[in-house]
Amino acid sequence: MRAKPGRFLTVEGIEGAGKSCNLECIQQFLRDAGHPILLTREPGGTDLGEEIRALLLGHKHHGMSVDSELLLMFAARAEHLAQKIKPALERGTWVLCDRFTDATYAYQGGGRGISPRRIAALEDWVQCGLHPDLTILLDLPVAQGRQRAARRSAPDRIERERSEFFERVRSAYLERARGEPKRIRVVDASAALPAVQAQIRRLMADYLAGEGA
Ligand code: T5A
Repeated sequence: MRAKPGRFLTVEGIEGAGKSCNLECIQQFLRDAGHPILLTREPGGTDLGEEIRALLLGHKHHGMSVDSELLLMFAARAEHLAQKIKPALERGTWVLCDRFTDATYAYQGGGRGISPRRIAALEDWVQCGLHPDLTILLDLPVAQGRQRAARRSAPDRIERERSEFFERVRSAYLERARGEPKRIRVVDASAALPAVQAQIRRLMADYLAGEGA
């Protein structure tokens, strides 16, 4: 008998929203509910994807064109889907991914100004209809996120953008959430960590109940 396919869950948000901290909590929640989990990230998740990540976030290619940035994001994603995400879902593992294509719409679309139609063309090509089942969007004001991120590490190539860039990224995320309210659940990430995690646990419990999982 074939295993019941896993679910594909993603976590999104601007810099410093708390994705890394909260992924741990989501992973634990799903394990406690008895689901096998693959925790992964974008850009990255495979050997090739991690090399592409280094090109994208390092400072060597500072003036990279926006189209190159977009295409590299999707090159890493194609590899990630083929090598890790699709095989895991097919064997019944739940995939928990730190960022996915919503980030492309937010950063390369909202931030860089690439038309959503172009992004959608690549999305159709690379994903062949595979989309996340649930996305948690950690939302908070840009200034607060940047402050938190600055405390954690030196800025990478994208983090060096100005605040206006991240305001556009945040708006694009929120617009996507308004367009797909069932899939994209917005969490107020400006609160203290225990309050954020309580929101996430409630949301996950609702999701699992709705899925009968
Ligand atoms: N990208 C990615 C694109 O442009 N297009 C794409 O298609 C994709 C997939 C990836 C970069 O690539 C871009 C987006 C990104 O610029 P990344 O490592 O995934 O980079 O993302 P970052 O946003 O850089 O990750 P960060 O580590 O900055 O943010 P997190 O993970 O959201 O934040 P986290 O958990 O590390 O927390 C930051 C700090 O805040 C504290 C934490 O302890 C930590 O010190 N914190 C809180 N403090 C108080 N209260 C809370 N509630 C807190 N939550 C966290």
